[in-house]
Amino acid sequence: MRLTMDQVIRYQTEGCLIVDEVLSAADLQPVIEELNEVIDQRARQMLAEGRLKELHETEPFERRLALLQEQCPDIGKGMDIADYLGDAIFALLGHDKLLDVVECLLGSEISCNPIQHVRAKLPWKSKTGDPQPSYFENVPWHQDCAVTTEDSEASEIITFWMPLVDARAETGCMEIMPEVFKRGYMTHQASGGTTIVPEQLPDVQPVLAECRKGSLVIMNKYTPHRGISNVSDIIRWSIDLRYHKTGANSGRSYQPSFVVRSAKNPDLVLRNSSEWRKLWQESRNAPQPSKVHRV
Ligand SMILES: O=C(O)CCC(=O)C(=O)O
Repeated sequence: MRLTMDQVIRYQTEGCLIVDEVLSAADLQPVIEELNEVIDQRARQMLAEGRLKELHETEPFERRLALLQEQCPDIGKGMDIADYLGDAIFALLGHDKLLDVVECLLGSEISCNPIQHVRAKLPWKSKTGDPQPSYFENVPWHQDCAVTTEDSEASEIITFWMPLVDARAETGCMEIMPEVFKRGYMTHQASGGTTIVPEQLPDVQPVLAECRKGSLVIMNKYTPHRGISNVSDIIRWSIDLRYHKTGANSGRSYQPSFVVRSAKNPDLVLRNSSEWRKLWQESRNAPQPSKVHRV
């Protein structure tokens, strides 16, 4: 799918765009199956260690992790893309249907940015008095450039947020402030999760970014957004990826970026998931910077 000129202009003037039906259920199924496998392996290990009593094997993707986490709060920790580095998620990072959309915004020399997450936003049982969800689950108002280093100020870094279930207000979709990106970077604070300092939070009516599974929410790095509470009884699974022009600073130079599309030199495209895992391994073994991003 290519974006229409009207969509490109809307993205450029509003700093955000929702594109429906980019990926089909079949495109996303390998990613879901891979996550099911990761969860299953963890559950079996924790059962063997006596930390879990019930495997909830027959529960669907939208519910199983929540039920397991009720027994063992640790089970969902360390389950991000860079932790499990699976073949199916690697294939998604370079999926042609995504890159065709990226190309409409960045041109044909594209790299995958290392800031990439899979998120399981669990149902928030506020009615039963459970504590607030973590900041990773209920991300507060921020601009994505706040989690990059200053050396990427001139880089165009585009966020692709995509739900693995329908994202509704009830399931905890994103809220976005359109057009606010024109004000540039706002000061952020680290306390309470990386978030815009209260005195700079714009007085703008946010837009609810409701969309169905397979859709894309596209934002630029200065667009303020947040995730709202999941008050449904299913998990709001989502993936957020970022892309930049090859050669631009990624904002995470100590982590691996890699070429996903190149018209000039297609041989540069990384197609081998083992190589990708090796890049992450090498970056973990290298000396880590004292400051990982600007906040
Ligand atoms: O998934 C969410 O609720 C928030 C994601 C987010 O803030 C991001 O992708 O930058």
